[in-house]
Amino acid sequence: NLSHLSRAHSHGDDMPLCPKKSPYVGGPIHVSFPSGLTLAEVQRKNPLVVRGGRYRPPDCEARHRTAIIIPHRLREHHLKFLLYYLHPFLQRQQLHYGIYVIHQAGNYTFNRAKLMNVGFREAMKEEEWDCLFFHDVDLIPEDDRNTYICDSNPKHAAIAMDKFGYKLPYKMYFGGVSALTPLHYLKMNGFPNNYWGWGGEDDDIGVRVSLAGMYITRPSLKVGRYKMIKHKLDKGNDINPKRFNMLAKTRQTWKMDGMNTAEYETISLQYLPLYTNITVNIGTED
Ligand code: UDH
Ligand code: NGS
Repeated sequence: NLSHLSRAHSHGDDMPLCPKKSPYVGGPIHVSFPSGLTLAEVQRKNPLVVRGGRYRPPDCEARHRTAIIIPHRLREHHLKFLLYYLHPFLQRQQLHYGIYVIHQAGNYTFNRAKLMNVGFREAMKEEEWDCLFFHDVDLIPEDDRNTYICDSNPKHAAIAMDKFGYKLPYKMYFGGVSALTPLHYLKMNGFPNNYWGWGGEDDDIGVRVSLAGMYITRPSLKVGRYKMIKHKLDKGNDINPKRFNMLAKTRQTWKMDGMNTAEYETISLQYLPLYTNITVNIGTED
């Protein structure tokens, strides 16, 4: 008998739909990195976030269900700040959301795009997300109006990053933060699995969008602003010398390499208070 549950938390059919425009959304966000911030503090500030980093608006039925997919290894200090900003930001947008951190096990060369494929498959097993945000751990959105929902076509959200002077570095840039529906994702056979190390995988993904007959949408430069937490190239993520050769072949390879061939082994699945942590063995380059 669930009658003891309050109406506000039962998520029954009786809740009104959330308004099209959330009354809690403001404008620019001032982003700074408070020293001494802890995850316990982030948890305390987000009492309505439940196990696994999930949230639903308490008093209305969300119009959108967004999963955030974060590729990760050894960036806990960045993750803390991202969670600190992202949770309240997504709540102000009245989204039903979940945050997934896809953690690459071992010390072998990092593979950002393959981790995204893992994130897509694992997140879709759990809930019917209608939009996936593929999100670098070091990018903090700086404007509330950058809505974390999908468009009719794949969206590149990180259009204006501080490190590029709040401009696109080049027209086809698709790095940092992007948003695709499950349909978009499957139509382009997901992301490539064979970009080991730094660079090029985001360009490959951008090319896949057009090879699959879609195009890139973007928010305005005013709204798609991000602050990057400064850092150097990580250990275990050396620049990939093969990236240009691989990029030249995307047209021949995209249907044979992607979501349909993503193999990995899940080592652990933890529902932590602020996010779902999925640790995977994604293998090595063959
Ligand atoms: N990531 C990790 N751990 C790593 C490597 C990458 O978590 O060891 C994730 C993280 O989400 C990061 C994303 O992958 O935000 C992209 O990697 P990156 O931040 O290293 O790439 P970015 O291009 O910065 O943002 C690289 C800085 C130096 C580039 C110099 C090459 N000219
Ligand atoms: C391009 C890379 C992208 C990268 C972008 C920005 O040259 O992967 O620079 O890099 N493409 C290739 O190497 C083929 S950044 O300034 O963030 O270091 O995202």
